[in-house]
Amino acid sequence: MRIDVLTLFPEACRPYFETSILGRAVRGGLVSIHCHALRDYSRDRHGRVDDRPFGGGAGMVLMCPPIFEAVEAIESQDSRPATRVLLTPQGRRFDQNLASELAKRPRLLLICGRYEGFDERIRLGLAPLELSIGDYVLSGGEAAAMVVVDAVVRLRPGVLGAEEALAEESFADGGLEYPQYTRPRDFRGMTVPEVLLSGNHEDIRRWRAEQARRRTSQSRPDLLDGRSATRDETTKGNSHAESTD
Ligand code: 6GU
Repeated sequence: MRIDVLTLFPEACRPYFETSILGRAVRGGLVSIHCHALRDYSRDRHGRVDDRPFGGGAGMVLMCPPIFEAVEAIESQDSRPATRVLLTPQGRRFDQNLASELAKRPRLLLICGRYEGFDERIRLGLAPLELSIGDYVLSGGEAAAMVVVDAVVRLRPGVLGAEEALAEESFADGGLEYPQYTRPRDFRGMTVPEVLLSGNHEDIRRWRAEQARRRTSQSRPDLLDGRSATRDETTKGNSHAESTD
């Protein structure tokens, strides 16, 4: 898989793509990630890529020529068709399902905005998938691009080790994770639940499933809404209808 990121701040993005699991995937040749400076495609000697909005109003608007020329130049560097993604608070909300879809594509081109917005003809002419990572405003799309790249790349075959991939599966059913503990058994009077020390794997599995359900119900009831009736939380801690995933 190849990922290109078009941004005013490539130096802010690169270190993230060199770190931890992403960095390991890049070094292992499982994905290539290229950060491109939008200013390199500016038409004037000042490197300007934005201008004032027609009709007046506050702020600046990213203009068409640098973006179109960058997209064309970057896409011509590789014959695989690129899925164009525009990071914008006005986009569709990015989630795990969308990450899975994007992880199947051979090539992604992420376009990060800054300033008050994009010239509308960028949307019309490039027909990108418009993505937002949540209902809040960031100063630019870079942090969102890092989020999307991270969530997508970890789903590519071979990126996670066997252990990490197993842990991922328990989250992939749409609920939250169960609580985890490691040494020491007693930390400042806070002890590890007995069941985890019991060695009874069936009891542990049941306890974790119940904890995960309870957490999801308390913190993210919206995640339960779309799920089957057998998964609905009842406030009682009974152990009915455990799933077999
Ligand atoms: Cl993708 N961009 C910006 N600027 N703000 C955001 C966002 C994206 N997603 C949530 N807030």
